[in-house]
This record gives sequence, C-alpha cells and structure tokens, in this order.
Amino acid sequence: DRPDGWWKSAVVYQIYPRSFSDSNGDGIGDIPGIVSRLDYLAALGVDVVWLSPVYTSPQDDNGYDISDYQNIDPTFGSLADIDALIAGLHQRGMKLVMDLVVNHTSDEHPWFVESRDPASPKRDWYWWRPARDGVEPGTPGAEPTNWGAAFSGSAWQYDEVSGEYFLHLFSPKQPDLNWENPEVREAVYAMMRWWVDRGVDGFRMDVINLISKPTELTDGEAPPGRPYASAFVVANGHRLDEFLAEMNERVGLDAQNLLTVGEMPGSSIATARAVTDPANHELNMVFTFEHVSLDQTPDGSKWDLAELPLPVLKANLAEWQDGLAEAGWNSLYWNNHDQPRAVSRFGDDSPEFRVASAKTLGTVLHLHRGTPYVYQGEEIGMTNSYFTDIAQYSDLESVNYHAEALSLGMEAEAVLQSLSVKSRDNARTPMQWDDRSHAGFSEGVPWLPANPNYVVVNAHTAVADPSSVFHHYRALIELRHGNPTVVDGRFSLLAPDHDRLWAFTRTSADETLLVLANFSAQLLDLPTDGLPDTTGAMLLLGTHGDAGPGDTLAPWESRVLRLA
Ligand code: TEU
Ligand code: CA
Repeated sequence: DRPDGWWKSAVVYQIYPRSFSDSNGDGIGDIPGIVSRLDYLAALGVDVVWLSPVYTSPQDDNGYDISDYQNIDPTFGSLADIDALIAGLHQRGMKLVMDLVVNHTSDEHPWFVESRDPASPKRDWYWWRPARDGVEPGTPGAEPTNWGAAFSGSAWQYDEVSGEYFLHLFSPKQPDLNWENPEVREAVYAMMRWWVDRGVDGFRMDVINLISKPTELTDGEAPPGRPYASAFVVANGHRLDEFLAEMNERVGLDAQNLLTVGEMPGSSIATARAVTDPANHELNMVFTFEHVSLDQTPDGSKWDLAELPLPVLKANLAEWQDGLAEAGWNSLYWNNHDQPRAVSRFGDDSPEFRVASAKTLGTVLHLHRGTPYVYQGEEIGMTNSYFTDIAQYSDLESVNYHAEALSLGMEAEAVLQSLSVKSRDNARTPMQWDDRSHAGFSEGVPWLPANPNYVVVNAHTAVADPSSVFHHYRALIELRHGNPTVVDGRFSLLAPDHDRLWAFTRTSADETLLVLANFSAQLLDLPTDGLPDTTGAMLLLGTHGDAGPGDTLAPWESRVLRLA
C-alpha cells in the first residue's frame, strides 16, 4: 500500500538497534526488543521506521561494515525476527526502510576475501592499487594517493600478500566497492530486490554520493598543517546520477513507490536537486550535511568547535527550502546516530529549558517543507552523554581521533572537550524507557552506559504527561497528516537577521501558516517590522498552552498560527 508520493506526508523514525531495546539481557538492543516497542511508535504516530544496519557484521563500525547483506547478525536476531518486525509494522500501518550500505563492505565479506587474491575474478570489485611510483611498498608515503579516511589515517591499507593497497574511505575494515564494475552493481541490485520481495518499503542509502569515484585517483589538496586530503572532497566521481538512475530502474524503486533517501555528506544544493528531481528517477530525497557543519571552524573538521549564530542556521535551512522548491524534495533532521543530540546542540539542555527547547526544535523542523526524521529519544528530549574520560567512549571515530590528536601534540583537555560535544556516542547511549535500572533498556549491563538523567528523562514519564516533548511531537505529526499546507506549502523565511527569533510562513492556495519560535532563554518581544499581521489568527499548535497570538514569546516558546 504505497500510493504515489506517500513519503511526502510521512514522518520517519530512526532506530539505532544496538541502543533501542534489549530483549535478552546481553546488553545490546535487538530486533525482538524493537518488536516489543511497536505500540509506542504507533502512539507517537510515525509512518516509517528506518532501521540502522542489522545485517551480519564484525561490528567494527556497529554494523556499517557488512559481511552478509542477506542475513541478520545473531546479535540482533534472525531473518524470522525481521519478518516479524515487518509484519508488526505493517499491521499497525507503518512501513520499514532498511539501511543500504553499499559504498563499502566489511573486509570479512566473501567478495573481499576472494578479491585479496590478485588472480581472482573479484579483484576488480574493490579499489586495488600499486604503491606510489618509486616508493617502497608498505613504507610511509607509499600510499597511492594522499587521501585520508573518515576515521583517521590514510584511506589506503597495504596488503602484504599481494604488495598492493586497497581503498577504504572509512575504517580499514570497510573496503570500498568498485562501482565502475557492472558485476558489482548487478550484485547490489539483486540483493535490493531480495529485500523488497521480503516486504521492505524503501532504503536509506549510506554515503551514496561516494559510490562514483574519480577513476584517476590523484592527490587532493590537504588542509594546511594536515597530512591528508579529505576523502569526502576528493572522492566524488561523475557517474553518480547514472548509477542512481540505473539502480532505480533495475530495482524498480520508483515503479514500486519505495522510499529512497541518500546520505550525501559534502553535497551541494545543485547535486541534491539533480538527484531528487522526480524527472531524473534517482532518489526521493537526500540528507544534506550543511546545517550540521556550521558549528565548526570554516577550514576545520567537526572537532574544531565554533559558535553558531542563529541567522546562519536559519539561512542555511532557508537556502535548501528555496533550492528544492521547484524540483526535488528535502529531508529534515536535527540529529541521527552520527550527530550530537539535538536539544544539547541547537537547544538548551539545562533542566529549566530542556523540555521547551526540545519542543521548539520540533516545531521549527516539522513545519519546514520536506520529510521529517525523528531519531530515537529525540521525541522525549534525550541529551548528550558528555563523557569526560576517553575510557568511556566506544565509537571508533572518537577513539581514533583521540589517539591521532594526542600524537599530533594537541592538548588532552581540548580533545576531550571536542569529544564531549561532538562524539557520535552522545547519540548512542541506550534509549531511556523508564526509571528502572539502565533506563529499562536492558536487564543486563548495557554496551554503553545509560545517561543518568533517565530518572527524569524517559518515555514512560513522557507518555503519561500531556505537556511532555513526546506529546508535542505527536501533535506535530498529527498536524502534518491532517494539513496539506504543512506538507506542501511554499516556504518563506521572515526576519532573517533576528538573532533569537526563527519566523517563517508556509503558504498554499487555501491558507498561510505563520511559525514563530523563540530560540533563547529570554523573553522575546516580537518585532513590529517584518512579520505579518496576526489579528484574528488561530493558534494551531503551541508549546506554552493556548496563550494565543500575543506580542511576546516566553523563553523557547514556539507557535504555529493560521493567519486570518
Ligand atoms: O556516515 C557517513 C558520514 O559521512 C559521517 O556521518 C561519518 O560517519 C562521521 O560521522 C563523520 O564525522 C555513514 C553512517 O551514517 C555512519 O554511521 C558510518 O560510520 C559511515 O557512513 C560508514 O558507513
Ligand atoms: Ca540483546
């Protein structure tokens, strides 16, 4: 049951299985755990679940390193469990989107194991290259190019046996597939069809913009003082649109109205428009990274922290709204399993303003034009974990960065500070279900400790409290389902330079909605200039009760009004 364009009025809920719900007490979330929570998701009202990877995997990158695409890792369950999940979701009118990780496999995938032999027909399925001319293979500087991996170090790993290197834009246990080879592409499409036949409703495609690479593989420009050029910048080839259109056709993505969202770090509005223009039959929407890269220094990495003025953030979302207004479609997100918690990053996670600011972040995001994504725990205002000791971290990105930064002579305190603000582990602490030990996530010891604030911040409490973040998100989702202007209305940013007010309108033939949000902990007097007349306006949804149109907003208050 997938009518044309159904994904435009849908809200997607992302589950990071390892951290969602543990059914058997081994401390790791699993599929039966998810199945036991489906009524909670139905109560929230989301339409789709996007499941981060549950396939067979050595778990070097928590499942984003897959060794069998057509099986389930025993840590998470079995194929029978995934069938039960699909059935349970479908019974409740929800859909399932699987994570598709096909830029790379695990180095333990049989394809790669076979490809290690230079005589194998699979040698060309990956990017094997000889050492740099005139440099002794395996010695520093002999890597074929100066590309750096996302998880520190060179993007090339030396293989003693064949004397060649293979490319890995992520960890050395995540070798990149060679999409130039048509056999690779057909193998991926066949696997996708197998999942569609099993009942899944779409795919979230991991770093999909990186599948096409420049075949020349030449050196890129390394940022000043750094040894490597960023793979995200240099590794984009010119065949992306071609590959995606081919995949669409061969899997029947549009023909079956499957939801498709491509994760595309480093992509521009122009690229996103080409990929999401329905006329091109590529993808429905993409995840941009621009708005989650504004709180870092301009030439730095995510670890180089910088202040983020509100006008800069508003302008970026508005640019994407305008850029994809005529053709294409936006996805909308504040956070996911790779990003810090939304309320800690863009709101105010102090006990005083956590609830109001989490609600207001929801108001603003869900009233933009596009498909909103809710990351598990966001709907109850879960916060960063703010670890203080390197021993508390689990994520390979954090652990590798810490080691590399110290080896480059950076100050330990500063490195720990960056990690506490930006580490992916902030998003990966267990889902907080109730106030029992370990937040009701597990009867055993969780793989990553629960945030101690679970005593206050938990789903059980939130569901019971009509004024909670949960019920605000529920109301936002309900509003979208019942109001075509929220789905498709034209977007227009107001008061762009105001440093505390986020205001915009959404307009359709029938009505104009006005969204007003106070992004500060102080009372805000609404400006007399630059906002439409609100006389006679009706409050559709607010964070602070039925106060109605007034001329001030309480700290972190937001309102959605229908203009008269
Ligand atoms: O992420 C790709 C990506 O570009 C970044 O989010 C990156 O993981 C990192 O956070 C940069 O700081 C995807 C997955 O979402 C991520 O979990 C995987 O680790 C990665 O691809 C490799 O599969
Ligand atoms: Ca488990």
